[in-house]
Amino acid sequence: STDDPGSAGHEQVVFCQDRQSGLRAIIGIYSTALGPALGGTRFYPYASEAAALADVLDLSRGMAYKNALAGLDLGGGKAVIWGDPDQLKSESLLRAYGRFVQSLGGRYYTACDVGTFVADMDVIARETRYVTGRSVEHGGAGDSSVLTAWGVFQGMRAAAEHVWGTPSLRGRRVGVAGLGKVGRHLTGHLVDDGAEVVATDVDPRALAWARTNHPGVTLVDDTSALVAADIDVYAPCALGGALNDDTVPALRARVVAGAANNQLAHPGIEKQLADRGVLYAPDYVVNAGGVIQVADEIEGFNFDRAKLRATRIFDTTRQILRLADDEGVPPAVAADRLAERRMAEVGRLRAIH
Ligand code: NAI
Ligand code: K
Repeated sequence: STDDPGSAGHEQVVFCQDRQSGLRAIIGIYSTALGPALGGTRFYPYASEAAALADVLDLSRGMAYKNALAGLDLGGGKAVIWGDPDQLKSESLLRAYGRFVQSLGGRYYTACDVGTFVADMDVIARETRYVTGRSVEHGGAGDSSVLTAWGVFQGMRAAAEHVWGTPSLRGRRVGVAGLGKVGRHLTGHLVDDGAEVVATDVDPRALAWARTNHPGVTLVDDTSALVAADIDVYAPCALGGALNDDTVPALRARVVAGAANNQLAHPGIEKQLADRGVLYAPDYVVNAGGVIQVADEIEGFNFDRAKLRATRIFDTTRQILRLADDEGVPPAVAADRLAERRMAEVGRLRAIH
């Protein structure tokens, strides 16, 4: 395509169909400038094929940027399986999908996403080598929330350093919205570092977990109470769109750093955050620990090596926040620029385009 593989559009989009199993999938490869495209498979009941296509185009592009900033030798891709996983998911469907992944000859590696799980990757792996996020028993990295939380913690420390001069979160009040897989591990790291955690979740089991394991955590009723609480850092760890026209004006935190994907509800939100003096550590930068964990499987999973890579999210976040200051742009824009720079510079060397 062009000199800038980071922004030159998608390289390849593959429509897959297997009538017998009911498989309808789309694999989007945005870029292989840095290496094979890696990104999960989302299994979701899209309203239409157009909606599935729009999602896979958007998500595969996002993965290229995430993988570039995670320092991985991997490009960006993503896949969607269109349908209700509860109705459709079967061994034959997953294996049919695995054969399509295999047919791309390693241009695309898949992994888990919404609607797909470690056990599904094990099934897909019976048809293709190009799959990560398998179970530990099958040589996989297992649950990626472990290093996702570790990376979010590192990104938060870098943001804290940028605002307060020290990366330590000792004595800071950190609001964790969502005590799921990532939120729980993150809470552990924060408590270990001496932070005061304020948290919320819609699931009573998650609240019970907090009461049992971290009795020092303050629980509040809902996300709006958390946002309005006297917190220093806000960590969205539930669903997307956490930063919106309702939450941003109410937010009292100086720093936002959390695991949730697509935290910015719409583009103008970045400016609203900046105007309120809130430092936003871009979601796709700080939540890259999960992809770092599963990507490590390609080399034969080594937890310590993967953890070291996730620890570097501290340095990357610091670099992005400094670049944002230097160039007078929001951190999300600085992050995009850095990702595009790496895709263009290293992609040029690989001479793929
Ligand atoms: P999860 O499903 O285990 O946890 C989400 C938690 O949020 C659940 O406990 C749920 O009850 C809670 N929740 C849902 N709606 C809520 C609301 N309105 N208010 C408060 N709590 C609410 O998911 P997980 O794996 O912990 O992921 C959390 C976020 O991080 C998601 O946005 C995910 O896409 C993102 N992420 C996760 C990665 C991973 O490796 N698990 C990697 C990168 C991003
Ligand atoms: K591209």
